[in-house]
Amino acid sequence: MALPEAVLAASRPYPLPAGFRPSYGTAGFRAVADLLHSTMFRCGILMAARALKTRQITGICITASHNPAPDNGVKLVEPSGEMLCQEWEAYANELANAGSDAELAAAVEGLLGREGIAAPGPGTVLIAHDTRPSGPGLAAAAAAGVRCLGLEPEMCGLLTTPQLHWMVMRRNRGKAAGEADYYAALAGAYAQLVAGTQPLGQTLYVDCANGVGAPKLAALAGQLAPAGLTLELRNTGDGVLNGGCGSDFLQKDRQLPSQFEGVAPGTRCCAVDGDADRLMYFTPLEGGGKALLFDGDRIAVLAAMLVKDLISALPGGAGADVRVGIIQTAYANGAASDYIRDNLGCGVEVTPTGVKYLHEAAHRYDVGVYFEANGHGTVLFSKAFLAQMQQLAGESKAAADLLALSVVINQAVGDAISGILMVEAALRRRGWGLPQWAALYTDLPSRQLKVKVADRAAIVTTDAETRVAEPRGLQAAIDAAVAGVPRGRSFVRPSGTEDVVRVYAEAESQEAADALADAVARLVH
Ligand code: NG1
Ligand code: ZN
Repeated sequence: MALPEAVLAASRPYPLPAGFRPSYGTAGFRAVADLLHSTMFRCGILMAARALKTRQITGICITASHNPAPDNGVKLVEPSGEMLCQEWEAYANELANAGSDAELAAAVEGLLGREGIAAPGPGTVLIAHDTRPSGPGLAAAAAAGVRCLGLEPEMCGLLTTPQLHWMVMRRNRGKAAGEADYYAALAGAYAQLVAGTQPLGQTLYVDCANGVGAPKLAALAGQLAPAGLTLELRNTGDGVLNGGCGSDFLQKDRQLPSQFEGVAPGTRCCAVDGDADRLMYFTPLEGGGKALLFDGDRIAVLAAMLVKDLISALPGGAGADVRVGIIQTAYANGAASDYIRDNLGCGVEVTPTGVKYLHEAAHRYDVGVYFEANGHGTVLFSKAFLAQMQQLAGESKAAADLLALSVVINQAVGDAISGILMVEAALRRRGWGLPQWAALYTDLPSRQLKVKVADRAAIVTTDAETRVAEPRGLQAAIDAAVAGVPRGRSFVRPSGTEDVVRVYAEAESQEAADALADAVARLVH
């Protein structure tokens, strides 16, 4: 059967819902789950085409991350394990928006023709999903799409987003890539990083957001205990996914997640999000109800300090011209940016929101540290740097430890499980608890608001989203609102995952940050 006919026949059960116009956003497609079957089917076709084009393995992860349980979405994985290359996002939009089976068949034919893809060929697509009840059905729709192009997908079931990215990366490198291999690699490298150091001596409480992180951390926990790390998991699935818990709730509300009421102030706690690719450390504050946050910016600082410590311990002049960079977005707290600039002696870059931009920038360094303030990020090591460390590893513990760090911290994508192990190792190697980490700098009070507008695309930003280009006059009005506010800073941008405009403000006091955010939100309405 000719390909377009296969598409025509197979797409009949997956019509595009009337009025639905999916758009590939900051991290793929997201919507209420019931709308997404056609989108998943078409993403199946797309990622099969990408596999055929590259003659490698690609991936599809069905998740809406930190968004509410009735939503779902999709993250698309390149053969490298990274996010789908930006040039193919246009194909994703084209296929997802084809109005009829015939239009879809024509769009697929066009894509195959332009990319010179002659199916069938080697390659396959790994498909996984998070704990949302809609996951298996949407995964089946994606699988049907993959089969249209003559490939047989591999159904991986329940995985965290970063686990799927890791598996795709490892499979294409011909390395052991099962779930057990993931746990063994992380636990083994963690044990090496902390060998000879004193355990932190306190259980780490983990808020699993009632998501896929819960079973996966439970599977890993037993392998961490011998190295002196004990996890106690909370919000493991007995409540609503991301409901009153998880890293996003914590970051936005700075309130203690559910099931942490009885945890003593000062206790080391952390929270992941619904697909376990974001990480936030926290501790309950005296007085009840509120949490002190250790956000992505602070995790990035700790990571950079660990990297710099290890590099400075390399033998000879090996560490002299290693280029270490930290990449942030405009959401990075001003106090963190000041601290990095004044104390860490490494490059700082600001990119637009979305890990695809941060990840790309991090690749330009020997060691590139990137975290969004919301806790999504990783540390990337260049191939040349890792090769140099391989050569030195026999004689230098620091080189061997840098290699171990590159195993602990997922090289494909931001990974909350990796992040936990990195933070724990970094604190333990310094003999630090949360107080020393908190004392590095004090966050400027900040406020984030969401504003519903008729057309969020009317706001066009520039300078890594820190300034508004359109509508004209809005930036001048924001500047006027910021003027005179001590340590004031504010910006607005349309969300790439929700139908809202986001407003961010920070200032010397919480009252001033709140007032500035309110004032800027009124300008956007
Ligand atoms: P949008 O909705 O484009 O702001 C949000 C996060 C991003 C990123 C994506 C993907 C903020 C302010 N924005 O994007 O950082 O994590 O979701 O999940 O946190
Ligand atoms: Zn997530």
